[in-house]
Order: sequence, then C-alpha cells, then structure tokens
Amino acid sequence: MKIESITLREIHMRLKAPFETSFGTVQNRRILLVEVVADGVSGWGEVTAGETPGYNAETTDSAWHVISNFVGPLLQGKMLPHASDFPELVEHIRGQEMAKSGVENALWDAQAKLAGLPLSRLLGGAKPEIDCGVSLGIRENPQALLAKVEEELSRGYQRIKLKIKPGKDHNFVKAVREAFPQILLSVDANSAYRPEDAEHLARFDEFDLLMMEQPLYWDDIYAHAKLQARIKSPICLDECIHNTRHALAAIELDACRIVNIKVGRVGGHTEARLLQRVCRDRGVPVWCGGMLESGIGRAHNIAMSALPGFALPGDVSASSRYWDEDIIEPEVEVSRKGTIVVPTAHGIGYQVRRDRVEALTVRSQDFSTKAQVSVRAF
Ligand code: OSB
Ligand code: MG
Repeated sequence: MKIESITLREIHMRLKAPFETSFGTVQNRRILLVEVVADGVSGWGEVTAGETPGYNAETTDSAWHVISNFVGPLLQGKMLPHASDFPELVEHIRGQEMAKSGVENALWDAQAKLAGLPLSRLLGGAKPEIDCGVSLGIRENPQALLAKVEEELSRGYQRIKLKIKPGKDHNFVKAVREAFPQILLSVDANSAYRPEDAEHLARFDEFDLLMMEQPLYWDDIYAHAKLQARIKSPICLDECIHNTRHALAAIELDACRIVNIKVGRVGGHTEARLLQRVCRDRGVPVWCGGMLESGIGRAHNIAMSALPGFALPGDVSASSRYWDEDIIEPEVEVSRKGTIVVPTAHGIGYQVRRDRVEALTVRSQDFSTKAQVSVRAF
C-alpha cells in the first residue's frame, strides 16, 4: 500500500473517575491518535503511553517526539507491501514500542479495510466474542473496594484484578476473597515490591489467585524467576515483556506462567500476534492488557483478543467504565455474561467519530506538509 498521508494528533479525555496504581493516579488522559491514509483508505491507531514515565519509559510527549521526528517522516510517501512490513522499517529505532505501535496499528486497520476484512480476521482470530475482566484501582479502604467489586461482578465481568501496593494489599485482597470465595481473582503490583518482600508476597498464596502481575522491578525477568520459585501464585509478567524474545526468556527461566500482552507495549499487532503464538506453542496462556484506552485503542485490543492464544479474560472492558462519551460508534459494550462481541465490520469494526475527535484535539501534525498546528492551548 502507498502511504498517502499520516496525521498525528493529541486529544484530551477525562476519565469518569481517577485511576490509582502503585506508581500514581491519573484522571486527565493525554492520548495520541494516528490516522494514516493508504491507497485512499483511512486507518486509525492509538498510542498507549501514559502521561508520566511511571509504567514504562515512554510518555505521551516522548511518543510525539519519536513519531514526529523519526517514524512519521520515514513512513510518509512510502510503498509498503503489507502492514506487517512496518516493524522492519523502524527496527533501527530502539525501544519506543508504544509510539511505533500507534502507527503500525493504524496501518493494520487500513490493511484490513483494503482487504475487506474485520481486523480480527486479518490477524488470524476467529472468536465470535471475547471474555472480559476488570482492573480496579487502589481504594481508600477494603469496604470501598468491596463495593466496587460487587458492582462489577453484577455487570457480569468474569475476572476481577485488584491493583495493590505496599500497605494496601493483603487486607484488601483478604476482604475480597472472603466475600467472594469462588471468583477468578488476581492482583497487579506494577513493580512496587522488592526481592526482600518474597515472604510477604508468599502470604498471598492463601488467596488462590489466578495470578500475581508484575510484583517486582519493571525491567528484571531474573528477579521474577527467583520469586516464582518461592510463591505458589502464578506470576504474570506485564512491564518486563517488550517482545517475543523477552517472553521466551521468561518462560525458559520460569519467571512467569502467564503473559499479559499489551499491543502497545510490544510494538504493535505484528509482534503481539507472534508473541501469542509462541506462548500458545509452549502452553503458556496469555490475555490482553489495557492502558485506559479510548475506543480506538480498545477496538485494537478486541481484535487482538480474538486470537487463539488469548485463553484468559482480558482487561478489555466497556467504554462506559472509562468515559462519559467515547470517540467511536457504537461504543464498546459488555454483555451480562461478561463478553464483548468481536465486530464483523471491516477494519477495527467501529466508526471513528471525527467531529468528536476534532473537538478533543489540542494539537496535530500532518506529515505531507510537515506542518504542526496547535488547535488549543494546553
Ligand atoms: O498494569 O495493567 C496495568 C492501567 C494503566 C497502566 C498500567 C495498567 C493499567 C490497568 C488498567 O491495569 C487496564 C484498563 O482497564 O485499561
Ligand atoms: Mg499490569
């Protein structure tokens, strides 16, 4: 496909409620969207970097810098046989997976539309619907958390994930487990613990957790291998896994027994698809993580979750859990049994609400003219 134009924009969206993790609290999201036009067809992608470098090393601003100065100019006007050829084009740009993914996934959306296929199909997915869980931010006290868990279970969600940090962990999980002995329950520490906390983390064995996500250093697979040998809860790696090679190392070291695949964190659909296959071949279940995405990023997560390796409910939930009004039509809805129907329309399968995107845009850049426009002060 011939890349005719690329538009990078920053939109501002306010979450319905603040979301607290061990690395901070966010409510005002600064999201980058990428639109590419290839062979006359428009494709959309979302950069899933956070506003601060608290989750990984990328941020909204670092991704803008990388796309604006390196990825955009490289891609503009290029002839690309297929969206899956994009990773090779940007291989010499180190890291910056989320920035690259925003662009690559826009290409995949366009590719699917050009092929007349839903993106899930083009990627090799066949599930008619996907299983959904929720990720619950850290609360003031166990009572407040319990009320939220109850609410989400009543909506049908199939798995509850609790964010934890030192001082807000064991008693919170205990309260939830005692109230709901049967549910699929997991915890996510976002790298808040240290190897010397192994004994403390082993105390979570009594909760029969589906998994303990990323308890230790964001960049240390070996430390997790040593911890896994000391605890019963299966470790799931999130932050540590940037590509398939990392997952292979983690599996070989028994540093994790489950992998969270975030399409942005691993650089885009091409790598995410390979990663789920490699894990599946080794009997390691994967699930799709979330980064508080707008409907565009969410649509990409749904398409990826339709692949066969995604054996566990993901953090892919309804638009209305995050936003008063999303930027896609229809909005993402979750059924009473906790599933999302994989769309059958071409590409990401949802309509982008251009008027709304336009209204939320604070700056944009068009690479055919090299012009950057600030629409609003921010
Ligand atoms: O670790 O999975 C995570 C949100 C922001 C940064 C990191 C994480 C999360 C979530 C929320 O858990 C998932 C979602 O509902 O989008
Ligand atoms: Mg996580």
